[in-house]
Order: sequence, then structure tokens, then C-alpha cells
Amino acid sequence: IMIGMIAGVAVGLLLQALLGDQKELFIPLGLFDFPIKSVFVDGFFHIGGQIFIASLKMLVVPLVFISLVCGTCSLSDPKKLGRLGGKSIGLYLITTAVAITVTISLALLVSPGVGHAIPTNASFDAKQAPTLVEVIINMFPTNPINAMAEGNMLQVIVFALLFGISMALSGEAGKRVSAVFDDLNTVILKLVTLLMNLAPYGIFCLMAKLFTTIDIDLIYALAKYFLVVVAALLIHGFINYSIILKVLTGLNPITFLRKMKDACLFAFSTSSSSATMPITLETATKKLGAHNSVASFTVPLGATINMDGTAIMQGVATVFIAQVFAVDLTLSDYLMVILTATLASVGTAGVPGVGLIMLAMVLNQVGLPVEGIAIIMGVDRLLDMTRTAVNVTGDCMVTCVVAKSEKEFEVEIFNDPNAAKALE
Ligand code: DAS
Repeated sequence: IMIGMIAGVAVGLLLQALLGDQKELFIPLGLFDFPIKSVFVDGFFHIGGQIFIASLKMLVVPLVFISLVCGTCSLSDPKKLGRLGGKSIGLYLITTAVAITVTISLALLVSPGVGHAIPTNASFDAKQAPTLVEVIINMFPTNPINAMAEGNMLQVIVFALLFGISMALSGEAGKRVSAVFDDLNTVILKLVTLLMNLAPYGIFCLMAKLFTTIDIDLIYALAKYFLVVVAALLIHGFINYSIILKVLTGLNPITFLRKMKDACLFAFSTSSSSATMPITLETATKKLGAHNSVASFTVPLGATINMDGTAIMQGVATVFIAQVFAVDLTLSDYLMVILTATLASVGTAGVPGVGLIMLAMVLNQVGLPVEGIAIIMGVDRLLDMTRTAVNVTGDCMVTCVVAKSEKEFEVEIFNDPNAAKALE
């Protein structure tokens, strides 16, 4: 996977250098000039990358529904589900609030936007973000099949939980259905493994296409903003998570981070927590040692409501945009940003670029011009990749904490460097 990524970036940057300001790169073949960019970048790389992402997303709904039903109905008592829910949602919200508080302090320290009024001709139409009440009501599907068809993951999760609980309470009939779901789970996880064999090629295509077209010099113009976000993401991903994991579980953070490599590379390449979910689930169970009865609940939930990386971007972006527009925000404004960004990340689905859309909700809350998003849109793709890797790391970290506290955790697997080698 790493080789696929590095090769893709290298090929992309090489093609961008060869293209220069031209729109096409022709190779003379005697009879005709061969159009490299159209055939490879807009052809093979684009098609290959999109097919790979689609194949991952194809897995999400069946995998989440089946693994969550299996996980829930295997819970000895549904009361335990309440504990799992309370612990995981509580930890997800706390880590997100910690992320954005640390981030705003860092952003105010560096003040990336002071004295950098950047002219923008780009415009941004902000979709009205849902309120917390709407998010809670919308969690309950009026039509579960429609929720699956639309990929509304919060509704799929709620339906799977209710279905699994009713199975656990249905005696012999529930046991027979549960056996079917266990077999379905085996089959769908096999499909995950089969698709992972395509990963190096899919990631190569995604990276090659992106790095052929990404606007490298725009990053320099927004370098300070870009670097503050990346710094905050790295601090949160490497330091904050390591401290929380060590304090709450005593597990070795270095081992944890090393085992997160593949899931992070997937998240980075796809910019989608949802698309990465099959890998995150495999990582949590087969590499880190969390039981499926916990991971099948906390990982899909985390991929949907836990977006620490996104909240970090939203915190820095708010400070940056306030400074670029010379708007002085008060302490209560920043507290409102922390609350709104934390809730915005709950409502953010795990797909590319939604963090930027939810940023509009945060900017609205503190009266900042939403057009400010147009300033940072150009560098957001690379930041989206990085923050999605942080998002999935947070999902696995909380899964380990909750699983260990529920004694549904195999430390031997966690400490085994070769656990789940088959996945790589
Ligand atoms: N790309 C989103 C995710 O999948 C996060 C974001 O857009 O900020 O986590």
C-alpha cells in the first residue's frame, strides 16, 4: 500500500512537472502524437481510482449492518449496549472537544491569517447544516431499506442496533437468524480481504491523478494555515491519543500507532472514513485485539460521529478566516466555535470534503462570512486526507479504550507484531 502511494505521488508530480502550463502532454509516435494526460491521468488513473473507492463504499452498508447485528445480538445483555454507547459517545465527544481546544490555542499563538488578506474570486454556496435536534430525530429511519439505499449511516446503525437487540430477545428464532448473520459476516469479511488485494493499484491511481492536477503553488500562499492545521493534526494524532490510550488502558501507544499504519494510509488515500471503515474494523479486531461485539458498534459509530481531525481543521479555519477578515472574536465566540465544531463533526458523514461544508455551520454561528471558505478550499483536499487519517485513528483508539474497559480485548493480539499479517 505504501509503495502504491509513493509511486502514485511520484508519477503525479513528474507528470505535473512535464505538463508545466500545458493542458496536454503529447508523445510523438510517428503516425500520431499520443496524448499522455488524457489517456493515463483522465483515463486509467481516474477510472482506476474511482472504481477502487466505489468498491470500498460498496462494502460499507452491508458490512456495517451485518457486523453490527452480529455484534449487538452477541451482547449478553442489552444493558451492556447502554454502557458501550455511553462510554463511546462520551469519549468521542471529549476527544473532539480536546482536539479543537488545543487547536484554537495553537492557531491563536501562530495567527496564520494576520496581515494576509487573500483576494478570492472563488465562491462557496454553504449548505444549511442540520441542527442537533434534527440530527437526533433523523437518526431513526422511517424506511430502513431506503436508509441503506441512501447510505444514511446513522440510520443504518440505529436500525441494526434495534434489529440485533430484538434478535437477542427472540429465543430460538433469534438464535437461528443469528447463525445466518454469523455466516454472512464471514462472507462479507472475506470480500473485504479480496478487495484489499486491489489496494496498492487503487491507491496508486488515486495519488497519481491527484498529484498531477493539485495546485502546488497555492499551498505556498496558504502555507501558514496549512502548516498550523497539519501541526495540530499531528499533535492530536500522535500525542493526545497516545496520552489518553496510555492513561486509560496502559497499552503501548507506539504499538497502537504502528498497527494503525494501513488504516491511516487508506484514510489518507480515500479521504473517507466511511470508505475506510472495512479496514478500520479489521484493524480494530484483528490487529489491535478488540472483540467484534464492541468494535462492530464503536467503529461504525465513530466513522459517523467522531471527526476530531475535521474539528481541528474547523478550529484553525475559523481563526484564520477571522484574522483574514480582521474580525475580533471574543472568548465566548471561541467557546461557541468549540461547541459548534464538535456538534458539526457529529453531523459530518465520513466522505470526502464534508468537513468544509460543515465549516459553514461553524462560521455562521460566530457571524463570520462563509465566503471565507473559498480562501481555503484550494488546499483543503490535502488537509482532508490528513484529517481523515486522524479521524479513523480516534475511532480505533476509543474502540481499544471501550473494549478494554468491557474486558472484551485480547492483549495478546495487541502485543503480537504479526497479528493479521494477512491483511497487509
Ligand atoms: N473526509 C471526512 C472523513 O471521511 C472528514 C472531512 O471531510 O473533514 O472523515
